[in-house]
Amino acid sequence: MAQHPLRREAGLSTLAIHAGQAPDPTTGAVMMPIYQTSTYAQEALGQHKGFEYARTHNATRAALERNLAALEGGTHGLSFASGLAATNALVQTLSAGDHVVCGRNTYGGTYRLFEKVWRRHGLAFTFVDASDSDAVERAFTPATKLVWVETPTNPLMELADIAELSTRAHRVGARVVVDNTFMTPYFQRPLALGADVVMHSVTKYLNGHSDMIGGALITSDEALATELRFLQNAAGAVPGPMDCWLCLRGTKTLAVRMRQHDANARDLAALLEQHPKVSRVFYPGLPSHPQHALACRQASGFGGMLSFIAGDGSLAAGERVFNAFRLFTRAESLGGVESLVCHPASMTHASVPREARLAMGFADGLLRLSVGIEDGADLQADVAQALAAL
Ligand code: P1T
Repeated sequence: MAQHPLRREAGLSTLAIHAGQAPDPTTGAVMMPIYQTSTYAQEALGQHKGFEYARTHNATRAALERNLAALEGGTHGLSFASGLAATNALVQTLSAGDHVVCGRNTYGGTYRLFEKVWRRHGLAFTFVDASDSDAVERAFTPATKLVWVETPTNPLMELADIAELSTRAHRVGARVVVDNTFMTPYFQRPLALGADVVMHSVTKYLNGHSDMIGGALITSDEALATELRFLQNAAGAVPGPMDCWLCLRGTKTLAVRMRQHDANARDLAALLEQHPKVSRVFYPGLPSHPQHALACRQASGFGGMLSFIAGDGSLAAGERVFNAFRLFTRAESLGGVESLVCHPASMTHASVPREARLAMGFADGLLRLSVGIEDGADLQADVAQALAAL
């Protein structure tokens, strides 16, 4: 498949629109066709065009994989049927007895996959506060193969120092995986900071329109990429071509969307921070965020996700505000053009034990906002009227 002749130093907006795609050689179609087929004709025994069966090869999927690899600055991209399927594939590269150090605050589904599925297959997991690089290093054992971090974390917006953790993990021969779902490559490039693998729920900002589920892994580690390509086919958690196409369409506008998400979220974080009914705001763009300096150093923006605690942080207080939103839709997920409000303790993080939640400052009533790209004034008015319900 032809690729666009891009300058090596092409910017991210240009890469988002062109990388991995060129007009279709058969028809000249400017947009990548959706190769909606499960199999491919063979002219004679052993003679084909490099495509045999669509679990193994699909041109729409390959275009998405090249596009995502270019955006993250990696040499290999692999896409999966969901973010968790991507995470699962990476864990499948490990063997019984191997150990993973994981940030204590991750998406609840990641925690559930590690704790409830892979632990019983003989893998060991230690959950630590990954904003403390010393705590991560103290958790290393001779069996540690992976360090898994989200930065910022979902939903507490804590940061891990990617460069520092990568140096320390590499000293003991462990790979570092960064779930870059919240920041996207528009704001943060973990591979350039030393990480070995970037993981995405492409369901979120990369697709950007809340109309598909998908995941991806990007790496420049040849050996790992070969193993992941084997697992993608061997285990078969591949995305369909229509979903790949939707994500490809989404990445074209990543840059303009992220700028607007970021601008709207900064304004809302400032509004929430000075609101008398709000006791805490979690947003790395606020100078009061304990890791604001790191946020400025390792990312070029702060993104569209923020969390806050209203009133005394009780479930009742959170529920009151949650139920009062009008423009923000009450829903799980994030990263679409539309604004969403989520109650993580009962929704996205229901599988995290309450004591573990409370120990990290994740109050029962904490609310998370996925700030969309609507007019900022309308979003601010909605947040203000929702808080007035308290
Ligand atoms: O939902 P899926 O595409 O399988 O991706 C899982 C996932 C992985 N990593 C992060 C940081 C995520 O936020 C998610 C999914 N999160 C939600 C559905 C949510 O509302 O937080």
